[in-house]
Amino acid sequence: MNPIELSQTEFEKHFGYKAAQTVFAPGRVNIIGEHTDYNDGFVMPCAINYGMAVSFTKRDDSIFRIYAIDINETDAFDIKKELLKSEDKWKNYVRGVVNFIKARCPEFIQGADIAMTSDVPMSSGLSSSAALEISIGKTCQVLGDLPLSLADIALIGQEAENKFVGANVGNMDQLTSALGQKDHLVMIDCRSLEITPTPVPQGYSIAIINSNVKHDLVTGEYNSRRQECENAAEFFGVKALRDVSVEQFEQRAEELKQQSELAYKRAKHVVTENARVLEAVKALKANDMEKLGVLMAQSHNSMRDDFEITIPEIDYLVELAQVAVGKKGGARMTGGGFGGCIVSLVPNDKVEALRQLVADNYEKQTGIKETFYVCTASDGVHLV
Ligand code: GAF
Repeated sequence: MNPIELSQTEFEKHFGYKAAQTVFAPGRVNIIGEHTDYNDGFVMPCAINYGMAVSFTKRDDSIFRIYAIDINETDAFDIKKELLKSEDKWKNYVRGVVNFIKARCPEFIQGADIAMTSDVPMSSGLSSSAALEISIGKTCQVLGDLPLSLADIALIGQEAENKFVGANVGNMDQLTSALGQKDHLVMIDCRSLEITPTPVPQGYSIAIINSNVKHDLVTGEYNSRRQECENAAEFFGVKALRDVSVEQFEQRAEELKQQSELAYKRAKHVVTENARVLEAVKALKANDMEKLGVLMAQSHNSMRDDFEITIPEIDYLVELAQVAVGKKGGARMTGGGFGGCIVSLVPNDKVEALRQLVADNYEKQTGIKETFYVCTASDGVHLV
């Protein structure tokens, strides 16, 4: 059963009556532009056809009753009262979003019964968290008929994750879950929030391979990378590394390296990655899939050698995918890092060869079984 049907069926079983409405918010996969969002830079993800479905009905009071179907847990709170952080992490995503919606729209006092379920694998770099935040944000917007744009909902989701959950993430995942476009990759300028949609290249599929090695963004590594980028921006005297061109970086690279090898490596990744995203837009426009493949490979190597966020299992998957895909198309790690997934833009007629090559080798080499998905670029959050 797909998540939309499941949320509706389970809503009825749990609350004893039918849900009035359902919202679906997608996860995302990032094609290129990693760890650039919180540096005010460029990213090029797409929303995917996996996500969080939330079925809901208005209540006559201001109580939220939430049923998390996948873990069979519930939460309940009165949105007129102060929302407190919970010991249970999942509850903080929901409470955090409601909290910051209330801060923005104090008139919001509409309670609801809610049942939710997701088919985005958790902690795998496909933004299960953003799908949850954006689905709850949209649900609140519909419930209260609130004057919030999709970008507003995205930024509220990010604020909830930063301040309620405690993960200092950027805005890419929430913006993509809110504003993704069917059949398109969306290049986002994470400073101006301008979006440039680019069609998924004709004849190509988006394959995602989950290494099934779990990461956890909150555990230090992500936040420390962010801090190291801020240190590097300070060295250059700019607001964010977005403001440093490749040429400017090269001019002062030695000096930075002397001061801090770590800041040098982190900045090198971010500055060159931003440039690669802009190059990728050009390559896609020119239908130059060979160039795109080179950019994806460079992006992966930069994450491995300079940003140091890949792990051997992920590097191995990328090597296998690069062999199967050949020169036209590419593969790289996607998402926050330290496990999770790789993404590949692969010619349609090579998808099966890719699946087979990975099935024949990955488990043998690592002792872990991968999961293989072919996904489609999808619309952002919507009522279904
Ligand atoms: C995670 C974060 F949530 C994003 O904001 C982004 O920084 C990404 O890692 C790395 O590109 O998904």
